[in-house]
Amino acid sequence: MDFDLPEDIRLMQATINKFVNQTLEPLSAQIEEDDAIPEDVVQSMREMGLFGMSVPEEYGGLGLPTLGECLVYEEISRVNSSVRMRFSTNNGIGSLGILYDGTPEQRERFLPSIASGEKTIAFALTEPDAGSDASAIRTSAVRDGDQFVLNGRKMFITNGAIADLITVLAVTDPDKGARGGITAFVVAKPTPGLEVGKLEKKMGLRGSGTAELIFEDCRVPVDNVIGGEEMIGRGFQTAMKVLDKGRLTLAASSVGMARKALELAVLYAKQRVQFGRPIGEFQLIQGMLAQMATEIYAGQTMVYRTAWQKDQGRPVRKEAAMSKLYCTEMLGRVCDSALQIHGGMGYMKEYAIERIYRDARVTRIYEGTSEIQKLVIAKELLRD
Ligand code: COS
Repeated sequence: MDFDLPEDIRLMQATINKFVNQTLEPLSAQIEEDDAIPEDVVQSMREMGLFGMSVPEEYGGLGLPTLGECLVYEEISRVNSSVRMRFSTNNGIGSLGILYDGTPEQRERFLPSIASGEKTIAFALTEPDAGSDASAIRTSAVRDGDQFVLNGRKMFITNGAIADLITVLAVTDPDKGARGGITAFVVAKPTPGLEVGKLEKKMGLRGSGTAELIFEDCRVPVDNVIGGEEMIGRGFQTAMKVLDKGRLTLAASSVGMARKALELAVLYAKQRVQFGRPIGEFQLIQGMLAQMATEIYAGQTMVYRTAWQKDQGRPVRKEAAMSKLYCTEMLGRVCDSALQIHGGMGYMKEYAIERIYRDARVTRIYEGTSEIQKLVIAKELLRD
């Protein structure tokens, strides 16, 4: 076993570290205040290739292995998870369907502008009545010649309002459901019949937009069915494969956020004096710090190991679900302890832990709740 990172990944990590410390860290409070990421920061991320980390070099991306991508997510999320979400749909849930199952022509057509960040791509699966039960989606796609006509509503769509392209899951055969009845499309914006609906006001992740998308007789060419004619009805499988990877990268981000919470807790424990001593000298505080550090180490190791396994071309459905489950639950515990160590100050907006605590909460919900991860893990165990 070799636990040293390859040279090129270490270089990438160092570059990202510099960007994070010099550019992002000082801006984090402003992003929170303005609920927006400054455009020059987005442009810097484009120039660094962050929008195309997972896109192969032949389409203009960096072609990073999953391990490299996870490390980037971990470092960026250490300071601001909203910033990660700005480019993660281009690398993950938005683009992966095209990369995995798209035709060569579709890859040529869509991936270069996704990789450069010129275009933002979102992923639209969730609906008001279909969250965990993803195969219960009702957005319909009815064929009319060489077009499909889409009708329905999608909700909680990350980058939905700003997206130029959207990977949309819709029902093409209601009788077949997840097995042959759901199709994945790429829908461009603007397309008549596609409107951005409500913009959500969230508990956290300020700076990352979450929108409703409304399809009313929205006509999409058959050419935009991911994978072409032969993939009509096979979109659910595409979506599930995409989520397998999304869950792993989200686990990596959770490790980054947890590391930051621990760093803040250690700093505070050294500075805060009570009963005549820094509180870090008290064993109850030390116990919390030790527990946090141990759990972060466990989560980080799971992520790296699963990423390595994926880079070997081996299946990771179970391990990605385990990583997502463990790392996001671990993040919840770590943030709670970090806030506890901060005492009353941790509840105040001037301390970064207050934001991280709020930002962390959704990780146990989106891209599949903890409960769904357990179902996926158990299903794999019983199948094995
Ligand atoms: N990769 C590829 N194919 C997969 C798959 C995966 N990870 N998971 C399931 N499939 C396939 C199955 O193999 C099956 O197809 P076949 O019969 O052709 O083999 C089909 O998809 C249906 O699978 P299943 O019966 O497991 O579907 P369910 O309706 O029971 O749903 C869960 C399974 C609950 C796991 C799924 O609905 C899910 O992941 N829900 C959460 C959705 C989510 O994460 N939402 C977050 C918002 S999106 S950012």
